[in-house]
Amino acid sequence: MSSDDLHKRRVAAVARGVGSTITSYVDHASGGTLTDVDGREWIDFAAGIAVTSVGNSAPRVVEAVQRQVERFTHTCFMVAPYEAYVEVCEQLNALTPGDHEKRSALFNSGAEAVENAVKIARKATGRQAVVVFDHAYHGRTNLTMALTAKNMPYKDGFGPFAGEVYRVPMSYPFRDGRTGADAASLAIDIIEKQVGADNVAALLIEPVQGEGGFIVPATGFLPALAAWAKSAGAVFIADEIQTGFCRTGDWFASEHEGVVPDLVTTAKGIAGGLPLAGVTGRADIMDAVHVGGLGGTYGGNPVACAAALAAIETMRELDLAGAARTIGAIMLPALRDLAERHPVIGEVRGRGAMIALEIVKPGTTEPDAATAAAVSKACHEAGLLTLTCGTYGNILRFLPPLVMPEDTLRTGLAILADAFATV
Ligand code: PLZ
Repeated sequence: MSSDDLHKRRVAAVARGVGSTITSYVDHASGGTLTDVDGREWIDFAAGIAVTSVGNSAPRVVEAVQRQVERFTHTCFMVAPYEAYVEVCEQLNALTPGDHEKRSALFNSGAEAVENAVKIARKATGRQAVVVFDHAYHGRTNLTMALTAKNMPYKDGFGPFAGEVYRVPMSYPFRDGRTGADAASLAIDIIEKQVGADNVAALLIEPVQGEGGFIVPATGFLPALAAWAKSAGAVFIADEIQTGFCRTGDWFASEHEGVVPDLVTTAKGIAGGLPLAGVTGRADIMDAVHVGGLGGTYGGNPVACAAALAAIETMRELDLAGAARTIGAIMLPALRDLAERHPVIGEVRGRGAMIALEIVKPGTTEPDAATAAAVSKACHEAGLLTLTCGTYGNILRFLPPLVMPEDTLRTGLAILADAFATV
């Protein structure tokens, strides 16, 4: 059945509120391309929003999933436990920053991990306030909508939202021109004056913001916030759902500046495309929760855990953190060169394989979402799957699978360059 026919069925069957970037329907996918049901091949600069870092249907993941599906599909870890859940927790405890004693708990989605991190921080501190940042994205459930900054499309008309959430300015070098230290003291001053240090249960931040615009904070911002949280007795939570598992060239983006979060939330890249999420952190904080206080029917499903163990092994064996750095080293100079020729590119930024272009009216910082959308559309027409994001909708972002072959990556960049030439 063709994409056109499938699209007609979809419109009649699928709720309108669930959107899609493209109207082509996928037949199969691999380490760097998707093939649609019409037989057209797409170069994948999306990786399902930073999920298929090890590629689609990565060989180790497929094998591990097949083996697990044959043994058992579900028992519920809260009912009858199994080794794979324990082993994923061991891996998370070992891989996340810091060599302190850690514990982990597993969930299904990123939003669920963030919700649970907040629950844990509140229980451990006996406090309620959660501090989040401008441009933050943490999910679409009720609490995480409150934590997410952008109204459209995530929150509009969906309130009332959860309380005790306070938003402070993010370090956004392209727009605020502040040093990391200055941006941090601005945020800290607002927290102290408007929330009160003693009321803060958690300070929650994406070390590189994802949906909000691939915003890389100025050097020093994250360490200063982490130090403040420590002195205030608040839990510093790094939301590494988009940045984690090698995406930015380290196992976790917090490592770049040596930040050791109290809690880390993970999802997306962890399991090669199967739904799995985690909260990992200091044993004393994690174990402040009473027995039975954390859980869910499917959290840490055995098939998803088997996939995660295979994905982690793949990342280790293929050195996908190194691969992400190589992707960045290829993309950044090519994109800077493109920016020289196209003044609508206000900034090229990102780390590893999490790279973006901020599109503006030439010579200004005024966001130009229409041009970003037009470039993205031209890419789609030429078979390159790109995504936009950002509070102002003017960011073109690139999240290739970390296993993408170099020639595919370069072909994708050439398509992007052509797309800029046509708008
Ligand atoms: N935290 C940092 O990036 C998910 C959202 C796509 P879930 N980002 C993609 C969309 O429009 O819904 C994300 C994230 C960060 C939390 C989440 C939420 O993860 O697995 O989508 O719930």
